[in-house]
Amino acid sequence: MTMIEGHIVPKVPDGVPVWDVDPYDPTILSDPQAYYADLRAKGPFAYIPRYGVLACGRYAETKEVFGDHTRFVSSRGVGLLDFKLEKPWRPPSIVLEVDPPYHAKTRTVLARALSPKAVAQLKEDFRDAAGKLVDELLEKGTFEAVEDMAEVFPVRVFPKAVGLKQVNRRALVDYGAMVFNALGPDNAIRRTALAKAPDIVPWIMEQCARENLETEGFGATIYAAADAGELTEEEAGMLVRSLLSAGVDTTVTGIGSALWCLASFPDQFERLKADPKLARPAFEEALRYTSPVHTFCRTADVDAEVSGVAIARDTKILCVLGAANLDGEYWPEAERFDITRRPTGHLAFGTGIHGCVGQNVARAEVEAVLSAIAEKVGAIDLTGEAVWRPNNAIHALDRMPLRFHPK
Ligand code: OVV
Repeated sequence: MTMIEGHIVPKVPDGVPVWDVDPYDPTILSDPQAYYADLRAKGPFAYIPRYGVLACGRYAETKEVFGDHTRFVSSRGVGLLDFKLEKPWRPPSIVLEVDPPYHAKTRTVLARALSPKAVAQLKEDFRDAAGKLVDELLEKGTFEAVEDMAEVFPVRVFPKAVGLKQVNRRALVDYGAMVFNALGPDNAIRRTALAKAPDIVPWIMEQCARENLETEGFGATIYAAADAGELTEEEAGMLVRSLLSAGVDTTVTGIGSALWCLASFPDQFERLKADPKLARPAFEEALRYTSPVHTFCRTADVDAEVSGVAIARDTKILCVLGAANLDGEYWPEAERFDITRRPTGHLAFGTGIHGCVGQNVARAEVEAVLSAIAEKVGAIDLTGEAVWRPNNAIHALDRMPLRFHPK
C-alpha cells in the first residue's frame, strides 16, 4: 500500500487520464482559470499522480460527489489527509469532519444559532456598520481593499454577532486562513500558515469558552443547547470553534472578491448603482465567478461509480468547486460576470448535508456592504494591480488598491 499526503494511493481507474499537474502550485492557486478549464477538458475525472488523487471539475460530477455523504464521506477529512490513517493537526471539527448520524446533532444546533430569524435581527447592525465603513473609505479616497475594507467589515460585525468579549483581528483572520491552508498538501504555504498556530490557537480556543461569550449571540444559542442537554459543554465549545474557523476568512474573501468583480466590470457596477436591490444577486454571481472556497476533498468510503468511472474505496477526491462554478456545459456564458444571472445551484457554499451552515450570515454581511457601496459610491477605480494570495483551499485577494469616488 502506497501513501501520499497521508492517504492511500489508488490505482488509476480505467478510462481516466493521468495528469501531471500541481493544483497547489502558487501560480495556479493565484490564477486558477486555465487549470480549471484544463481539468474540465480532461473528462469527468483526472488522476493526479503527484498527490495520488482523483480530481473533478465538471459541474455534474463535482455536485454528485460533493452531495453524496453516504459514499463520499467527510469523517476522513475534507483535505488530503485521511483521518482514518493519520492524526490531523487539530481535533476534527464536530460538524464539518463527521458523518451522519452524529452530524445531524451538531448541525441542528448550528442551524438554529444561524437561522434566518437570528440573522434578520442583525441586519440593521450590518447596514449601519457598512454605511459607516463606506463613508470612512470615501473620506480616505484611496485605500487598500483587503486591509482597509474586506478584513475590517467582518471583524467589526461577526465577533459581535457571535458574542465574543475580545476581538483580535489578526488572530481571527489568520486562524481561518490556517484552517483552510491545512486542507492542502504539506507544502510551503501550509507550513508557513501552521507556523502561526502556537501564537493563535490558544487565544482562539479560549474565546470558545462559555465565560468568554456574552449572554446573547450565536455562542449563547450554542451554549443554551448544552444547558438543554443536547450537547456537552465541550461540544458547545467546539461548535463555537467552527464559527471562528469558517466565519471570518471566508467573508473577508467574499467581500474582497465581490469588490474585485465590481472594480473589474464597471458596466456591472453601473447596473448595481441603478438598482441597489441587485446587491444580493451580485454577491451570488461573485461567489459563482470567483469561488472563495476553490477546493474541498471527500473520501470514497466504499467502491463507487460516477459517470462510468470506477472509484475504489479509500480514494481521495479533489472536488474543484471553482472549476464547476465556471463549467460552460452547465452555465450559459460561464466566463461572463453578470449580476442579473441569479446563479442558483452554484457550489460556492458546497451542496448537500454539509452545505455552508453560515451562508445566510455571509449573504447578509455582503449584501449590507454592496448596498452601501451602491448607494454612496459613484465610481470604483482600480488604482494598481490586484494581487491574489495563494491558499490551499481559498481563492482570495492579498491586496488591491482602490479609489471610491463619491456619487
Ligand atoms: C474550514 C472549515 C469550513 C467549515 C467548517 C469548519 C472549518 C469547522 O471547523 O467546522
